Amino acid sequence: MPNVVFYYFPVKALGEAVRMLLAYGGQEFEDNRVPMEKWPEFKPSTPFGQMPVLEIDGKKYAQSMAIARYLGRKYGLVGKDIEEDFEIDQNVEFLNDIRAKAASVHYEADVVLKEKKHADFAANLYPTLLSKLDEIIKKNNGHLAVGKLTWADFVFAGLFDYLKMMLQTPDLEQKYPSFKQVVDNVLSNPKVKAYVAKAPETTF
Ligand SMILES: N[C@@H](CCC(=O)N[C@@H](CS)C(=O)NCC(=O)O)C(=O)O
Repeated sequence: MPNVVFYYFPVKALGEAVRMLLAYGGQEFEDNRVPMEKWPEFKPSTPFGQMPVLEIDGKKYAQSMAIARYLGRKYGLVGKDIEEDFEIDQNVEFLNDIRAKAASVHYEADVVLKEKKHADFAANLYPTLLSKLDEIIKKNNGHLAVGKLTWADFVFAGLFDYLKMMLQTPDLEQKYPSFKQVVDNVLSNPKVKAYVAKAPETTF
């Protein structure tokens, strides 16, 4: 077995999909949760000054979506042809657009502007984007794309709590039960379940 170390902050956010994909693939790994105070020292050793970083036998892999796609290919969680792979990529990009919009609010330093922006997006943007996502998932029988379990579902499930927090919608799965279906479809895998049972609990 290769020596695999995964470096990320002690949260799920952009890292959980990779952790769950490694678990799904039966790959043992060191789950190195770098605390904030250690980050300045560790940052220069990463390819882009960011985490997550996956290290396999000393080779460093960066960019969360690229890593998830790579592991998806490794473990057969891909489409049957380039058309299906395109659909997976396309829908993951759409999910990332939603994440980016919510992040632009969540990380806004000006508190007044943050509230204003959230109110605007909650009224005029999120409903359209989330309804579209709901429609996509329903069409794909509880998956993000191509009607079956792919790495895209791991991205969705890994991001879900982070997304809920940034959207300021703790009852997101009540509003869109299809979202819970995607998460459950990933978490019901026995190897993923075993990983989650042992992983440190984090809110997002
Ligand atoms: N596009 C990158 C973004 C990575 C990213 O934004 N990482 C954040 C944590 S979620 C980070 O490393 N922040 C610390 C910093 O930039 O110093 C990816 O998807 O991996």
